[in-house]
Amino acid sequence: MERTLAIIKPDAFAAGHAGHILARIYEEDFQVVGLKKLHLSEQQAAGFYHVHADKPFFDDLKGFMSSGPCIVMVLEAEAAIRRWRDLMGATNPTTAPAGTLRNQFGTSLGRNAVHGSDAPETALFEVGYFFSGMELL
Ligand code: RTP
Ligand code: MG
Repeated sequence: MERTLAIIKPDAFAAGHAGHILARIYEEDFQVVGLKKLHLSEQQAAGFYHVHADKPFFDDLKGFMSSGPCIVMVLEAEAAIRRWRDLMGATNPTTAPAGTLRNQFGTSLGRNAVHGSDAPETALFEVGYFFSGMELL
């Protein structure tokens, strides 16, 4: 079994899509082993996305991720990292395939509804960024 860090981003949460996204997560047989609602500070958002600190879109990204509440989750499944990214679809919602969460709920490259870890070492960092061991059941 593998774990990945998933986020229902502020755009999707504000638009009322959290329930629908959680339903998809359960339908696709992920176990939700951790879940919390957070409103990140700019600093917390910047720390989470630190690998993008030198990118031109970083200010927009940290501003957006701290613009309102989000839901952070740890999902567990066989090949959870790849399977969650497949369910999300491509980073840009306009190229995300039909049936993916970003196709359905994303509205632009910078407002793409959901996040998922991209590799095992990233998942380890991201899960630890938001959750302690005793919060993962
Ligand atoms: P995420 O980390 O949020 O799951 O997204 P991702 O792996 O699909 O994409 P990543 O390359 O990690 O980029 C993080 C977020 O930054 C925004 N972005 N903007 N303007 C741009 O060129 C650009 N590129 C990326 C996206 O919102 C992306 O989700
Ligand atoms: Mg990423």
